Amino acid sequence: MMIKIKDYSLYLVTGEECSSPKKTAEVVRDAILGGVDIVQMREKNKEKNELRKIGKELVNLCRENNVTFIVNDDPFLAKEVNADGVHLGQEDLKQYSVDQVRSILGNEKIIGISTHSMDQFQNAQSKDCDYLAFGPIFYTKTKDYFIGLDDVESILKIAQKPVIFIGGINLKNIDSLLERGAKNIAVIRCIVESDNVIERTRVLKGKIKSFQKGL
Ligand code: 3NM
Repeated sequence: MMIKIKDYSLYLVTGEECSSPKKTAEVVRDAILGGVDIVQMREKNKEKNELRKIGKELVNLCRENNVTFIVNDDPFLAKEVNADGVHLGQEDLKQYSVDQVRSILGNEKIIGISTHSMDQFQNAQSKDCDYLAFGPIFYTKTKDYFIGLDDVESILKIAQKPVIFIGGINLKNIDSLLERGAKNIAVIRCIVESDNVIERTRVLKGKIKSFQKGL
């Protein structure tokens, strides 16, 4: 299997819902300067035309800087803006099978799947996807529940694909995940709500890299 997500990646999920009043592109530009590896456009309340516009802007920004760009939910939009891949939630999987999404995007592109339990993780892992997200680990305004740290090590034990942990991760709790073996971390607010996105991204990335063996 081709490795499309490198270990020790910092993954930024963005959307105006959370970044307001800042523009998503501004946040992404600064996060790139701070060393982010992957950016996901997650816009839940925008018209398709607007999404195309933001998507194209972000894809160019990311490509110029060798940052992976992922579109949330919509494989057709991902294809249209030539993103590096799509991220599918459990709800999206009711609409499309992973095989359908693969045939829309082709083998080179990245397919990620959100999982929120051991069962979902195992099920998603058996599909033709490139990474799994697991969460929410901690309290987050985006979800109405959280899992906690208990399953982190068991998930990593059974994982055969890169795992990206998500949900309420911040400067205070990120080490508790990294110490349990987590390699990839995704955040929204810890970056987007920071007064200094460049510096915040740099600090998060530094924490992740400090757990990389041999460094
Ligand atoms: N997905 P923050 S948690 C978009 O568990 C998203 O699948 C989650 O935002 C999942 O870092 C989450 O601000 C929100 O908590 C992440």
